[in-house]
Amino acid sequence: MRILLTVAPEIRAALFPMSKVQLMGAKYPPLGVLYLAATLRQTADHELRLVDAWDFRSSTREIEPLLRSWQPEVVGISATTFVFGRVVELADLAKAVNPAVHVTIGGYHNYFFPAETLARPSVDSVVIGEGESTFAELIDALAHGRSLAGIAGLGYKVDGRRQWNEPRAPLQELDRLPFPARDLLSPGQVYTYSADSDVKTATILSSRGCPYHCVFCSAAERYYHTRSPENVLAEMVACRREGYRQFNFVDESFNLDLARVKRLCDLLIEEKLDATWTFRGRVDRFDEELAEKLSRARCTRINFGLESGSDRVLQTIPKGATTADGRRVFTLCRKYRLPTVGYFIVGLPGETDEEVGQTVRYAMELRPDFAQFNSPYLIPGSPLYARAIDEGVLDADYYRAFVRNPSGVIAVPVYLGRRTAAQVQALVSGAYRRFYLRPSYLLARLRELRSAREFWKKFKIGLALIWYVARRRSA
Ligand code: B12
Ligand code: SF4
Repeated sequence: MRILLTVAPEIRAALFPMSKVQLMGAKYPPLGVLYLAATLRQTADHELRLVDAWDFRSSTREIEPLLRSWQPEVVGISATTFVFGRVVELADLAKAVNPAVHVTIGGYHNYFFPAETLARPSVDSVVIGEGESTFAELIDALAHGRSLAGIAGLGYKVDGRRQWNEPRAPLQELDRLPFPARDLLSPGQVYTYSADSDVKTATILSSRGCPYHCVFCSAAERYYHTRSPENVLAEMVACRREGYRQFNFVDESFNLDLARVKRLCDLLIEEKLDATWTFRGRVDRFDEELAEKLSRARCTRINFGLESGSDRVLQTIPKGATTADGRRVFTLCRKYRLPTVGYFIVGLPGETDEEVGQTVRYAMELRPDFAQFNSPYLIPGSPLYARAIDEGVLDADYYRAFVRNPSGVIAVPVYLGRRTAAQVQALVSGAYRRFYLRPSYLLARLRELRSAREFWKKFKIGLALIWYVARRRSA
């Protein structure tokens, strides 16, 4: 069969304002569909194409010439809720070009809104949860003209009526998955980790799910499952041969299992892999031995979710980590010269202005290389989103209303509590000003610059940051 996989375009349009600054010039490969493609290749010989719509500038219609010339029999679209209007536009377009095409939708969005997605006239099926096995079974059934009944994790239509199969259990052995089919990425696309790097970067996943319940987060997979360090190393070595020189681990919480991460570091040190890497981690799962190994294994950035400088607030969200953990870990990171990014949230439920001040002082004390201060964004599936609806902070089920009547891209709302939007914005921009506009901070960053090129890249980010702060101030 001819199968076209694509991700919804306009990812950037749906980003939080500061993520836009952070991601200036950066671009991540869409790992979910690359896993689907690799799994499919293992079982059958289909023609596969991938369109990463991240770069679509004009409209979803940029995909139309390919739909017409190649005539795919299946179109699989990866969806997030924020760009669901664009997902539907793509699905409608695929059906308009060829009414016989099977349109299937997968992605994080389906954890929360599978029924609304399948209700769209141009959608034939939805895949809920991890998609590798479900998608492979779906394609096999379509290729052989079999019924779709019995394919776990699938919702589909029979004569326009919606049918739901049993849920799909999480994959048990992630090591058995093939490595993502990165060869499908267009050779012309340059994927890089961040605005200050132009090194060919691979996104990579060493674990799935997260057992924590942070109030602002929507990690839908509570079941935490991991790959072995040996299997992860093998993928990194294979990527290195394809020219990747940096790895961006996109695990929800990379360092939950300390022994596993230490073993991966040992393997990387032994392998002397000529590549750097970065991950998103927690401060309560970190010790000196790990810091030392990370440094030797060429880990060049750790993104820590610190959230607040108040232990009272940390308990209420509930982060499961303390400010003492943060202080201990940042001392270790400085000792072993591990670059860090600290993620903070200001304006959390019940948080006082004094506690917001504590967060900013905490950020300055920890001295991460970069800090990101977000408002409490309301993400579908997060406990905070449900709470905002209960408290009447949001008028109605904001996202459900959007996915029932989707159009384009939806803005991510903010939990305001007793504050106004202007007050929350003032807290955020105040935090940025206090953190970034310190002579000691600016001097430290200037000292690190290695080339004129790096200077210009960082200068542009700096300008974007100043513009963001100034705009918020006048908003
Ligand atoms: C990398 C990433 C990004 C990148 C995306 C770039 C890219 N090309 O991948 C960037 C930085 C741009 C980004 C932006 C945002 N992100 Co993001 N991101 C992630 C992250 C860390 C990894 C995604 C990933 O690769 N996962 C690994 C793959 C294997 O999983 P997967 O994509 O879910 O795919 C599986 C299934 O979903 C399914 N599947 C997926 N696609 C398809 C398609 C078909 C046809 C089928 C059948 C199945 C299928 O099968 C796959 C294999 O099992 C996740 C957290 C996570 N660990 O998943 C958050 C996450 C997806 N992001 C999230 C959020 C909130 C955002 C932002 C709003 C945040 C912001 N800072 O502004 C924006 C929104 C942008 C948008 N338009 O949607 C939330 C989504 C919450 C929600 N309820 O939808 C997550 C879950 C983080 C979290 N825990 O809250 N993100
Ligand atoms: S914020 Fe991190 S630790 Fe908390 S639930 Fe989400 S992924 Fe897990």
